[in-house]
Amino acid sequence: MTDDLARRARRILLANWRRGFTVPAQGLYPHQWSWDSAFIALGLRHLSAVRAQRELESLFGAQWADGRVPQIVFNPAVPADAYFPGPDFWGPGARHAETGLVTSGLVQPPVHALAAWEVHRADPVTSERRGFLRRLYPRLRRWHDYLLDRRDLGGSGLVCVIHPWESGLDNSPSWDEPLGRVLPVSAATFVRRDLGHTGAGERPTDLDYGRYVRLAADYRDAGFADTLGGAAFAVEDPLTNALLSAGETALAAMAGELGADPAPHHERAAALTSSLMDLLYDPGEGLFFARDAHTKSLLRKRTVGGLVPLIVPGLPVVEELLKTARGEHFRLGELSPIPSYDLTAPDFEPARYWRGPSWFNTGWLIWHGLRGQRHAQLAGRLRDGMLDAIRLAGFREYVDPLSGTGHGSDDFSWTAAVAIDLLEAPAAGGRAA
Ligand code: 2M8
Repeated sequence: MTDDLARRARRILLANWRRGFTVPAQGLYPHQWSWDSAFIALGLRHLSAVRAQRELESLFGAQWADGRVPQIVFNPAVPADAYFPGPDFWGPGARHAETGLVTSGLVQPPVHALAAWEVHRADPVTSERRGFLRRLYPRLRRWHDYLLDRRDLGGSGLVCVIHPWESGLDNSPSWDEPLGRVLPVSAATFVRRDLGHTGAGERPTDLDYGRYVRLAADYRDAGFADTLGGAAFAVEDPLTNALLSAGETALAAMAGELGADPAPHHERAAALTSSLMDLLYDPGEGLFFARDAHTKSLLRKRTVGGLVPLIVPGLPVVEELLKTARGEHFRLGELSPIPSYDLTAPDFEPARYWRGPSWFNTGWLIWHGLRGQRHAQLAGRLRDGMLDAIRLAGFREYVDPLSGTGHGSDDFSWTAAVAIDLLEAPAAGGRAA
């Protein structure tokens, strides 16, 4: 890994490290975020096995008694008002009994089992010496149990996200319809810290924020109880459920390694995949859509989340999904990184957060899926395209898929981590990294 890009990426991860975990970006995101840490660990494993393991261990150190792994673990060394909503918002109900750390009560997509397995495989000797897998495996199981037992709000076999922040694709157009039914809190009652770091045109609107705050406050005030009646927003999301299915396959591999029974994990993976196919796949479109758990109707917006099931081993519709991905809506293989939203949609916005720009974590998921599905050439093209995009724009949070212009935060940790991982992987057509 001699590339200058690798050196710059490594420097970013070092600068964003905070004694046991990595912040997504200085300024805008000064705490530990759940799915960010999983992507960051995937990059860190090439620099230091111990550091990659600690990244995941520190996150799971904040796991709740009910098994949930929180969206954010607040860094006590940072002022409480550095990020909104901060530790004061979440309050005593979200204080971890053993560590005293305050966390958010929400969750994020379950990419952790996949990351933990790759981190272990990068250096099995260090992993064994530190008891990494042995300690993390039961925690990962409890995390998945929480999702499957407590978050199947619609009783369909699929997990619901109950807040756009839980989807990771915060202001995705998929959420517009169900979010529209949520009464917004007045923007005059809170102070958005994000706008002090990034332009308003690159972030969610005040109206969206008012609704986010309402949903989070209602969940907190209900004692973080998970019921369909209590969740004004409840959506079965293909990205979350595909990651959970792929994560169960990773848990099966871990179980095999640890002398435990892998069969229950394979069964769960198969059940999730069949529910995904039955309930969220639209054969006419060749794409997965999210489903509103209240109305039981599909939210027909073409987003990158609908392609993420490519990471599910044995998915029966890989070719159909690839046809859609390569078509006019996403132009995979032609444009560098893959856009977060349908390029042809009238409300496509190339610079606003999850409403159009390309992100490198979802790009990584698609790339990883393509490799697993034995589409090495297309995977190689996506890899080269993502690296070119980073060379052009720098390690930005997201980029305009058409012009390549960078947006959001700079020196963004998962962009750096993904770059390191891609540089370590074999290139398309044998091109050297
Ligand atoms: C963004 O979300 C946070 C809330 O979680 C925010 O906008 O303040 C999203 O891009 C999310 O996917 C990501 O994990 C987080 C930190 O990078 O930022």
